[in-house]
Amino acid sequence: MSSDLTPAVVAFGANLGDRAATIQAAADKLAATEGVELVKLAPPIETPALRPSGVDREAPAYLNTVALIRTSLGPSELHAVLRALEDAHGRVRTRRWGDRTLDLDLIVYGDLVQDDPELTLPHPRAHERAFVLRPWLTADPHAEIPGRGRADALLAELGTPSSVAGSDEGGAGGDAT
Ligand code: PH2
Ligand code: MG
Ligand code: MG
Repeated sequence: MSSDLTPAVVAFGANLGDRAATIQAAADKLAATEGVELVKLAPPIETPALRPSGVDREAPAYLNTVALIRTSLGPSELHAVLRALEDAHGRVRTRRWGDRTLDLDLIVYGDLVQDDPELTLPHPRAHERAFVLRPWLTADPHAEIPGRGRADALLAELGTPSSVAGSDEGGAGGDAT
């Protein structure tokens, strides 16, 4: 591929259905998308569902992972591709942070920082979500969030798994999408 590709990071989450199969199928479709090159898909980790009120251990657990990609698509085009993939996997948009077959979030797009209400970049809550930072660091130990800093330092700031969002517990933050 040519060199005019922008590195980007996509977070995957699923807590309904065959989570692993859904994530793999979505990753395959993303990799097959014109203008998208899949660089790496981290191994999924299981995480308890985070609700607006905190961790909900009664809810089905999530599988979360992160894909590193390179793309010739613009941020809005890429965002539209991700939404279409969510819809193709039966995503129903009901309650905020409700259970979902597939959630695809654009975490970073190059070093772009934008406050556009349609698409805030970097993802406004990625820095406080261990279920994003952990798999991202597995795929890229040097990961950084523009304007926020190194992902390993951000993860360390979240503290112990018993008090914050993470591979084993939830915490502050989240989004409806
Ligand atoms: N995504 C949410 C809300 N809660 N909880 C976990 N464990 N993993 C997620 O990906 C997640 C969540 C909204 O995007
Ligand atoms: Mg989302
Ligand atoms: Mg999300």
